[in-house]
Amino acid sequence: MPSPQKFMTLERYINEQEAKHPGASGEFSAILHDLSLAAKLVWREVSKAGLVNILGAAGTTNTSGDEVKKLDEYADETIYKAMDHGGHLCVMASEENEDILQIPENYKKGKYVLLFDPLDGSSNIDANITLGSIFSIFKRVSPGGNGTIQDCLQKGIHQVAAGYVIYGTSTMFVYTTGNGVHGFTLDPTVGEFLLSHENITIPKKGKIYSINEGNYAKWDDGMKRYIDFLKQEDKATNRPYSLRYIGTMVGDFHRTLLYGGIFCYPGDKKNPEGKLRLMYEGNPMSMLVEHAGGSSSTGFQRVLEVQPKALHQRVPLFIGSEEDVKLAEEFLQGKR
Ligand code: P6P
Repeated sequence: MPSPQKFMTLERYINEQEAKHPGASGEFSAILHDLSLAAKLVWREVSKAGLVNILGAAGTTNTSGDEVKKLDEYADETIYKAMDHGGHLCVMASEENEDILQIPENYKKGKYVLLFDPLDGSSNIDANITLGSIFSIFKRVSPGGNGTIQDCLQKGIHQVAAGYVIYGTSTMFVYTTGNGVHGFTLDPTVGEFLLSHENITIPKKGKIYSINEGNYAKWDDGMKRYIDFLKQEDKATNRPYSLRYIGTMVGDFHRTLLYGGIFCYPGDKKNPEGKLRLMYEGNPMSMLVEHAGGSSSTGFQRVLEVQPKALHQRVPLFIGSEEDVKLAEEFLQGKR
């Protein structure tokens, strides 16, 4: 892990970025501060996941009589409770909840909207594999009071911030507000996220493709030809690619962001829209990759241009290095 370029905490970085925008109200910074607290609270439980059997399996009560929650439920409640009283949000939405989440009656409603996947990859918990939390922030479009579904169903191009927390060999907070993509690594000994990856830039082309090849039989012809092409031996264009697949989107995306290449979750005959969710997986990762110099496509259009129709709608995703995404689109559109 790169050592911190300068001892800059996430909090100080956010404040310094805010200071560069004299008109800033500080609301935005407060939201990011609250999200970093939520990240530490989730990290504290995720880092003990392997001890659940000792501390009590989810759905039971632990030695002090407290109910032991499933980690994804815990993460969902923790993020909601960390964010519901700051007065900066008018509504939230979570992968874990069918409907939008209102701000409690007695709390001030703000001008921002938060959508989040509280614990991405939770099926990997028992195998001690990388997990993540993903967030997407919009400005409200409704006039005031409680936020609405319309505040949530905005095109990804209107996001004002996006990011994720990756609970891996180390825990990182990676975000963008449109001025570059920056990564902060948690130093658990002091409980601070320290700047470790300033201005992350994705290579224009990579050598890694990331996809669940178990779905090969279900793909359409263009998708199969694309993956077959990447696996051909071709010295001239530096092929074959290597296949890497963690099965947690945050982990596969983070590696793609740093090393280059492409992460794909295509649609197929059975699920034409694929598996990943637009509002709190596709959109935030697409904002991040574009601000790091990469691309994100459904195979036919820019993900950030997709007009959402439902909170949990899925989206086919081809995300990563600009040249790799372009090549995938050429195969999917029958141009190769
Ligand atoms: P599959 C995790 O369950 C998840 O939602 C994403 O994090 C991940 O990229 C994808 O599903 C993995 O899906 O079908 O390959 O197991």
